[in-house]
Amino acid sequence: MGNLTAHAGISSVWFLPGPDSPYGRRMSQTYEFVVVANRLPVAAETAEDGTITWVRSPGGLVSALEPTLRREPAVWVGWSGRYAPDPYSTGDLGVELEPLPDGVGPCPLVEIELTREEMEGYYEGFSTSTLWPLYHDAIATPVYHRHQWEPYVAVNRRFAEQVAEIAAHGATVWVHDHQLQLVPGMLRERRPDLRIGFFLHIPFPPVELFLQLPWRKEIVQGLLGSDLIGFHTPGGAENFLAVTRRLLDVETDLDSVTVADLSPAGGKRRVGVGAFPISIATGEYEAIARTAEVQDEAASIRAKIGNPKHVLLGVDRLDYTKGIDVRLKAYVELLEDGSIQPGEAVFVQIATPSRENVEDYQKLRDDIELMVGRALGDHGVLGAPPIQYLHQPFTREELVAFYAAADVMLVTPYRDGMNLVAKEYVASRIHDDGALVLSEFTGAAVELDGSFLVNPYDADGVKQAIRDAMAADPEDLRRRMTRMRAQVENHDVDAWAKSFLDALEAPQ
Ligand code: GDG
Repeated sequence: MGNLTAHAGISSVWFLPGPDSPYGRRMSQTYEFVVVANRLPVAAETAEDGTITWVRSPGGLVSALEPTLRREPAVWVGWSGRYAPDPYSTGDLGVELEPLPDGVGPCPLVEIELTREEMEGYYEGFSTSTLWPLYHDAIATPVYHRHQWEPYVAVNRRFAEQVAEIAAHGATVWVHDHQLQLVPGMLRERRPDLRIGFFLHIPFPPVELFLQLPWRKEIVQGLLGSDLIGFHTPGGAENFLAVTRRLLDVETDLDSVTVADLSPAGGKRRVGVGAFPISIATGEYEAIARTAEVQDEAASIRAKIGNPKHVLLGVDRLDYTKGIDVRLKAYVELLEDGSIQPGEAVFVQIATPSRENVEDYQKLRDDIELMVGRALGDHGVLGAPPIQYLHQPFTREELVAFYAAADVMLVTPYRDGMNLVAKEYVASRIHDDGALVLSEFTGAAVELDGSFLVNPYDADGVKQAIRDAMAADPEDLRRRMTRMRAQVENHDVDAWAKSFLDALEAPQ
């Protein structure tokens, strides 16, 4: 591993393809463009017999960055989904992870090795049990544990050290999401020559909530190591600027913060702050939806559930922010009050398994499954259940077939940075039909003018929006869907990445 083993705790697995590969690199090679995220774009799936298969990582980040990676040569730094052996707990010194196999992933990959214990503190602990609920309006109660903050700092430092090692002089580094908010500051200390961008994929909370965080100053200072900090919405950027004004003695204006430059040059440094709403690979979703296979599969899905008049659909990671309970409750009440007649509608909820080691997520699964079970018991009809619940992952083509099969898409989060599912539904509606019921508290609501907007806390409002969506005149739906489709066609993920990277490269 050459000079890399000199850094305790960092073990990098290089992508070592054949001589003709555009991704080939030597150990000493450095990169002009470095993507840094908690997860690599591929993930290890370990079978019971210990064999590992490499699959595409789930979630929006990989889909969001793939088009950019195809255009710009890059390296991706992150965790692989497998645990590093922990010599302290196993007593097994000298055991090393096998290198990542050649050719997995859309670009060269550098693995940050993390032990089970480190992931518990840094990811399941501080990132998922403190930052995630706090940044989503404290829907679940955030916990503030010092023993989880410490591994968060240590793991962020390890990422920063690794990036400092492989970034070329003056390289562009793009750091992603709440798990890595200290990386920009730690990286700037080591490498003031770099151009550092940070993008937050989840909401940034209002001042009153953020101030609960015992390490609030450290987080803000970490982020301010960036040259540009991006949020999904203007509201997120405003919240960040307000927090910065409140906590630090720095100048802010509408789209920047001016901080002291800690490099030898000294003076001041401008940190750009702005809204860069993420999107999807719209053309790819449309192309998939246009295939005969997907249209046939959509018809087959409808047939399998009894060809009801209305198919309603929810697609989410099983997460308490997504408001799966909101739409279930509304749907059940519509069955109860006779707004939906027996056999008239089927609600299909796809809930992709997520964060299954975290207690809040285990409880959520129990709660949702209790609600589904009860609703089926109370309102089930032999051979024609009004709800279909699928706690399993699907391929992208299968998901598009569900989108194509659904008359009404229900997206009802209590809070969501953007929500790509809403945009994917719109992109998949190639016949300009279908209705989108969308929570006001998603980033997507800022853009998708044409949806049936709901306040997820207003149960009657949600019920009414579902009634309106089911009863809407087809011409009204066509006008709404056409507007929304134009939006996602004109603002796809490529445009998102380009606008962020252009702003990052622009002279400050
Ligand atoms: C975070 C923020 C922000 C879901 N199930 C399957 C599957 N998915 C895909 C969807 C979509 C993605 O996962 C989920 O993206 P969302 O945006 O809806 O939600 P988060 O995962 O919470 O994403 C969010 C996003 O980051 C990007 O910045 O929009 O606000 O919370 O693409 O299609 N994909 C496949 N099988 C599944 O079963 N293939």
